Amino acid sequence: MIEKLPLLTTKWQNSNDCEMNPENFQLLLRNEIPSIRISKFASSEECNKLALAINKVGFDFYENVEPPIGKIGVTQFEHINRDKIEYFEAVKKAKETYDQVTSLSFDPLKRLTAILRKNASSKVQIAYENEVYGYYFAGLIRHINIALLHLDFAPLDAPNWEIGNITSQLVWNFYVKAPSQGGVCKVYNRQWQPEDEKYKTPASYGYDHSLVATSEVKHNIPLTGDLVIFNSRNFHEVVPAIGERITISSFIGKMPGGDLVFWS
Ligand SMILES: O=C(O)CCC(=O)C(=O)O
Ligand SMILES: [Fe+2]
Repeated sequence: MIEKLPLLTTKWQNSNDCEMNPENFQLLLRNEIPSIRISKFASSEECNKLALAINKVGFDFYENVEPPIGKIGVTQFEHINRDKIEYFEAVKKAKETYDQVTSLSFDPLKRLTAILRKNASSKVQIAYENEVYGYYFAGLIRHINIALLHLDFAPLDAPNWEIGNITSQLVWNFYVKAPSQGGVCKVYNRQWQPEDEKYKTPASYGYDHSLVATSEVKHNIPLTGDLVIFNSRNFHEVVPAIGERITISSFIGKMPGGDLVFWS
């Protein structure tokens, strides 16, 4: 039902980092502001402890993703063209590793859930597929020093999955370790529409930059301890970073009834 979703691309009301409050959260879902930043979401001590725990576990790398992106956890995106059962079978192990890492510091997903319950909706939970498959995984840990121009939107990426029913999609990135230079996440005020698929680079997840040549753009600066939320149906990219850039993230989808769901 992609075609029926409204395309919300008007000029952003504000080009700054917006704070988290109920009004801004609704504006972000409607793509009327570029992003919400929760400054000092975590202390530097909490971030250091997480970084140590993450390095102990070590990163896996995505298959067929160039330039490489390291990850700990499992993504739905990698399972688009595979059997769903493989994804849901990997969830348990991914959650165990997430719990192992966060138990040495704090649980960002839990902290954010409490913030969203106050500011967005009382119904916030991990996305659920059905009685056979159970819950999704949320809380992907990434070593991501560059990302090509792309978008994340479940009606496109997961049409036959429960999350494919969401009506808007956000993503949160918590910066566990900011790079020493660069690594800005550029978000363009350009919501994906079906015709944009012709701009996709063959055999890659990237899209051609001509799509966003005239679009408004927001620079999200990675700062250790901060958490940034943006509308992931907008095209976005991570420009090259020097030094380790470690994040924890997941999507936040709005279901047709208004509930918010997390998955990675
Ligand atoms: O690392 C970031 O700042 C954003 C990465 C990204 O593409 C996403 O979270 O959807
Ligand atoms: Fe993305």
